[in-house]
Amino acid sequence: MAESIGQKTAAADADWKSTACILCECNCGLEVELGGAAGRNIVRVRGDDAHPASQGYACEKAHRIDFYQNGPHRLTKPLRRRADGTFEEIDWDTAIREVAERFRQVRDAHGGESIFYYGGGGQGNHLPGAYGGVTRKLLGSIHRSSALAQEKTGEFWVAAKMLGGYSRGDFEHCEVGLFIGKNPWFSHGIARARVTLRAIARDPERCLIVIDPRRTETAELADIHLQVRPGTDAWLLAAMLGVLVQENLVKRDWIAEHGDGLDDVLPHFAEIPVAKYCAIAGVDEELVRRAARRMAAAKSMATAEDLGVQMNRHSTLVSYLHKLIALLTGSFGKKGANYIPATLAPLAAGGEGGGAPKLSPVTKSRIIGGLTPCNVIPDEILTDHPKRYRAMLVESGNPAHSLADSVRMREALAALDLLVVIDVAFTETAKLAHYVLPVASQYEKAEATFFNFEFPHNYFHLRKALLKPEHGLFSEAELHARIADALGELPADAVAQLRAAWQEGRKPFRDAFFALAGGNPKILAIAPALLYRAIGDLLPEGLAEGAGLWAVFQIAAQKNPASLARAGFAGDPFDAADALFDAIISSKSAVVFAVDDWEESFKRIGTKSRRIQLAIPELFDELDGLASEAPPQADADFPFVLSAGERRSFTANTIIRNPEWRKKDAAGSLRMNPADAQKVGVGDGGRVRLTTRRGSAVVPVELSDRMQPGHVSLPNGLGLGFPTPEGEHVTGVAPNELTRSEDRDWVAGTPWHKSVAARIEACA
Ligand SMILES: Nc1nc2c(c(=O)[nH]1)N[C@H]1C(S)=C(S)[C@@H](COP(=O)(O)OP(=O)(O)OC[C@H]3O[C@@H](n4cnc5c(=O)[nH]c(N)nc54)[C@H](O)[C@@H]3O)O[C@H]1N2
Ligand SMILES: Nc1nc2c(c(=O)[nH]1)N[C@H]1C(S)=C(S)[C@@H](COP(=O)(O)OP(=O)(O)OC[C@H]3O[C@@H](n4cnc5c(=O)[nH]c(N)nc54)[C@H](O)[C@@H]3O)O[C@H]1N2
Ligand code: SF4
Ligand SMILES: [Mo]
Repeated sequence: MAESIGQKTAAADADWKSTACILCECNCGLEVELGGAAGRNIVRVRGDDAHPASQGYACEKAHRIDFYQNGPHRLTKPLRRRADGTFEEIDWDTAIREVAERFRQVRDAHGGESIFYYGGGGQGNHLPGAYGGVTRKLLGSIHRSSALAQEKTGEFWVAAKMLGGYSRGDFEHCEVGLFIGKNPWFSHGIARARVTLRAIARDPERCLIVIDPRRTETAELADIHLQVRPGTDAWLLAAMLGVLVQENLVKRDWIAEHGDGLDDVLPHFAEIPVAKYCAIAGVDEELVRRAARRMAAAKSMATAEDLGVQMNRHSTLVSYLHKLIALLTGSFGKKGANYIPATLAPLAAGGEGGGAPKLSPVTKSRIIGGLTPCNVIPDEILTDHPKRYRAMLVESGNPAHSLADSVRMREALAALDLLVVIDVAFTETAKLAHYVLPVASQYEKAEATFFNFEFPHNYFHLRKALLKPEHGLFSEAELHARIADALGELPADAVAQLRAAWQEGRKPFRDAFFALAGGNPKILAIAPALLYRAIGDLLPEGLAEGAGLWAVFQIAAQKNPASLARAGFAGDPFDAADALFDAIISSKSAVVFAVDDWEESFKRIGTKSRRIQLAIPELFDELDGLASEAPPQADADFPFVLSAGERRSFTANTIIRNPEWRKKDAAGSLRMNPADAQKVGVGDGGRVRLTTRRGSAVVPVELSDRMQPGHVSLPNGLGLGFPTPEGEHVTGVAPNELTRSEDRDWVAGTPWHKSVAARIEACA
């Protein structure tokens, strides 16, 4: 009896396949069961207990992931746009030949710098970025961007100056947890978010502090909720720093040991009128003082900011004030505080400079982490400037929908000499393309992300393909290898040499690779495609696209030998890299690649002096200017503040297009305080016309006392087209029909999507 149960369990377990969720940066480990008529549906989903970061956790969104994998939105054939704007299907050989030829023409006529790359990965797939790099380098394309340049670049710039590295918070162990403009209950962004939030909330010794204008699900758990007036966080955080400085709560000894610049910083806060700033921010002064004192008294504090402030007024300054609060209270480099994780491959190259250009060619905007600010992309195209972007390759991104000012973005994309889109679906951006190249989905190829920020144990998960692609589709790895081939740049002899060496063993392979690369710098440029062609099909089934990681690990092992060694990849870094590669391709779930001690964060401080730098003089004028700046005020024509793009239970950027995926709030309501609704003359479920300086839309209203009066909120990820037998159907409002590209931060160019001036009228 026991035996038969055992067998049954083993058989049942064999049906569960290991993969991960692709809907947010947590990439929780999943186990899924395939079924349906052709065995191609993801019919059951559960959290994977074996995943070292998510440990069985998964939120409600993952359970209906089949809506991503299957449906009429999936593209099956390459498309070419005709002169009349309609599309025709073409065969793959024609598609690859023409795309390579047309990019080559643009490069020869205007230089590779006129070819702009956007995307490279979403929430679950970062391997396209690595393989897309091959095409970029072969074309001489040096300008690029991604969604990070409309959210995180201000924080990157600040972090590079203060720490020389990107820091994260250890919320699992913190005494105080601080979230600024972030609602992890729905947006996650930290491992097992709801478990971690509840644990802080339940423990009387710990304290959760949330800064958000809405009474979010996270704020509801908080010990202290600072319900800031939208767009005024700069005053609120400056007031908190005023309290820390004026009440002498700054950790001077700790700073003397680890950092410089305190004397340059203190005068800017010594005289701040705390009461006045709290009044501007609409928060009770005593509560602000209590929060600041609690932070200063804590043995450890973990902090995080997100879109509520990063897509808002003064965003780079707010990122700076946030980091100052963390550093002046000594919340860095110890258990429960902020840390700098080990990286396998950086998502963006930190601050300014590196190998990337410093300024964009037309508007001369600051390039941070190698990324052009998303909000200036239209200005870099819609001009007769000789250095304008003339061609664009978009991969795994949907800029016509996701970037500010969709109207202007469409105009810009339509003005390009060449637009090529690589996607699984016919997106809003694809509609404007000259060529649309479909690829295998994230469950039909090996995939991974470089969202590896955990500490002290850091993880990497290479997911195996669950399904073979249909319709002759293939991955980005294969696509870019074919493009390289069409450009005449994938040397067959090098492929053959590496392939033979791999079959001899790791050491001969490594020797062959470095011998090739040493004699020819072009080999490094095309390394991912070369590796994919040479060894992709020699790796275990379903892992071919992992081939390019071999080079990534070789580089990472040189950078973090001690962290890798503690994770069991010790010895000569080259051998350690090979051992890591082997572990990752043979493991069912994620692999721990780095183990750190808390002190390691100090060693990773990458500033010139290797010490924390507290002063960022470029921001002092803006900071001091708060004293005389008129706070954002309701305008008679546009009396509401609209937050355009709130994360809800069933939103996931534009990854899932089928509206049926959404179990709740299918239409994507505008959330509004009941008192405001009464003034406008609308009831719950009624429809209003929402108008901004950019556009106008009709949307249903959801009454919510979570909203403060004067503040309204629209979900992100709606307004997507979905094919139906009657033609394309669009559900909900696309938020960027209502936003403007000129509303942006002066340092990083990040948009003010969370503070859009709006007018609301009831519809008949
Ligand atoms: N469910 C779901 N989860 C997601 C995603 C998704 O699409 N859906 N997307 C993922 C991605 S790409 C990202 S970047 C993250 C983003 O994650 P979050 O930044 O947490 O998400 P948002 O809901 O956009 O914004 C967070 C909060 O900012 C608040 N806010 C608005 N205005 C202000 C303000 O003036 N000041 C302050 N302090 N707060 C303000 C809003 O009320 C909201 O609660 O989520 C990730 N997770
Ligand atoms: N107004 C407003 N605008 C916002 C936001 C907001 O809060 N308010 N949030 C912003 C944020 S934080 C983000 S991160 C962006 C996200 O916006 P984008 O960076 O544009 O990314 P996604 O919407 O995630 O689009 C991912 C694309 O990848 C495609 N895809 C899925 N799987 C694959 C694959 O395997 N291969 C390829 N090649 N493609 C694939 C999907 O079909 C989709 O078109 O939106 C931003 N836009
Ligand atoms: S959407 Fe939910 S299940 Fe998916 S990765 Fe994020 S937290 Fe995990
Ligand atoms: Mo994002």
